[in-house]
Amino acid sequence: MTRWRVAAVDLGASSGRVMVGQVGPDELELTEVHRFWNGPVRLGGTLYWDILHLYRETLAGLTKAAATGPLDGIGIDSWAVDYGLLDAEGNLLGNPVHYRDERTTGVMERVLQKVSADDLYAVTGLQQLPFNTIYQLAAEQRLDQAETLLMIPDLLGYWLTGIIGAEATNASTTQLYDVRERAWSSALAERVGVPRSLLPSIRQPGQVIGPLLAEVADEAGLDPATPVIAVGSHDTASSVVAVPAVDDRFAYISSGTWSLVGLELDQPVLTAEAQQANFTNEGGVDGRIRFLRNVMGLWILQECLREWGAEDELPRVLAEAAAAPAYAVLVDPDDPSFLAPGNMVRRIDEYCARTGQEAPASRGALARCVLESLALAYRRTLRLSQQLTGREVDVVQVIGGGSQNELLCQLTADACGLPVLAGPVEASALGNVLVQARALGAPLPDLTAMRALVRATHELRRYVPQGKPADWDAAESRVFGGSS
Ligand code: LFR
Repeated sequence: MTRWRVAAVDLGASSGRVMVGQVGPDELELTEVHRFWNGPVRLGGTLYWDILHLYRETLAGLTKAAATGPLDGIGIDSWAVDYGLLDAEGNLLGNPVHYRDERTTGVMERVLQKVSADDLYAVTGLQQLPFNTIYQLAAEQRLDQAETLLMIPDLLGYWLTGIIGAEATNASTTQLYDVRERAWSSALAERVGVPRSLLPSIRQPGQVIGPLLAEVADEAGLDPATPVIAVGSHDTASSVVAVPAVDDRFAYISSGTWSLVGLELDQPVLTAEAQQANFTNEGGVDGRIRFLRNVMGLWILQECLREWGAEDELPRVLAEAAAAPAYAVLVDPDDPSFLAPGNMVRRIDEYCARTGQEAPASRGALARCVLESLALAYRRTLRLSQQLTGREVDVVQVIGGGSQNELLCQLTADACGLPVLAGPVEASALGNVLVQARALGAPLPDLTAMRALVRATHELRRYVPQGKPADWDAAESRVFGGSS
């Protein structure tokens, strides 16, 4: 075979899509066959994902994918940290809770009484985020009825195949995974009261999970022999696969609802400095380490657009932002007050009041504030990542939906003082497709080969730093009190 056709199910926090990927010699082509809404549903005071909606839309997308021609494989990736619990019969115990739900408020402190932050970092290498799976499990009401924990892509994979397992890149985001041993940490699970038996055996990206269940294949009009293949099931792991880098002198920003900002390494960095800077060592495809930090990302702007009823007006709002005065209002986008959904404009106003700034007076001014603040956070994070690893970089690769945001890309180049290469947009789906194609026999032996194929088949846009570096130094001291 010299050509492979696979379906990539890529679930993001605000939308899901099913793409058909074609891989061949000098060919890497994606066709979107289905796109659907995803988002939090508040019910009885809790924020959930609508998991059955996601399952139904996944099937609908796969049906459309199969209608375009036979599929050689199916792979699923999604956001991280969230999970479903199965009972002893293999049935789902309630809807998975959304990581932005407030049930984890104050929980971290409780868990840290059982295991110190130092011990946690030494084993898992993970950044402290209030919604890490370990903290969600400490707030979980249904643990005593649960037999199995499945991360979101593993849950959907289970529904498609009947087979359980824990894909490694996503498992690495739970804070229950030993980053050096590359296995669940039984000791840690025991210390925090998570039954080890909940955690299924680890599978690697590229491993075949199994064929489709006959009834699923029948319902969706799919060939039951189609293999479901584990990919880098954490969307960020898949998107880093598709970074079109030439060598290792690059930093990446996987830019979407979140911005994941950092470097790709061969080994974790578990120093006190990395812990202090709250850098994470998440697992990547082919055993790589994603040494990065979560920056709040386009979430803040998405929430403002939602509040203005202007979800479809992003280009207009960005044009207004481009015309708004520079450095007028700056915020730390990672301020915890921006994490939860709702009332985002008010929360920005409150941040301004707290920091002695005049709140942005127009949509354009507010969008400018968010984008400049993001660029500042990128600059700070990229510099820290280099200091913490000794790695120097020549280019910032921006991948994902945010790579289409020209103003943000230019501000990023300006703030970081480095050229930005923007694209591909659908990086997670591409990474998903590439890992499947390799598992099926495509001659893509390593990440270098996969990235070369992305480069050969996708147009990238280059942004060169402009403006005065001193302005960004001043902006950084304003927000963070001193330069990094
Ligand atoms: C991006 C992402 C991030 C993760 C966040 C929450 O989509 O997967 O990597 O920290 O969502 O799961």
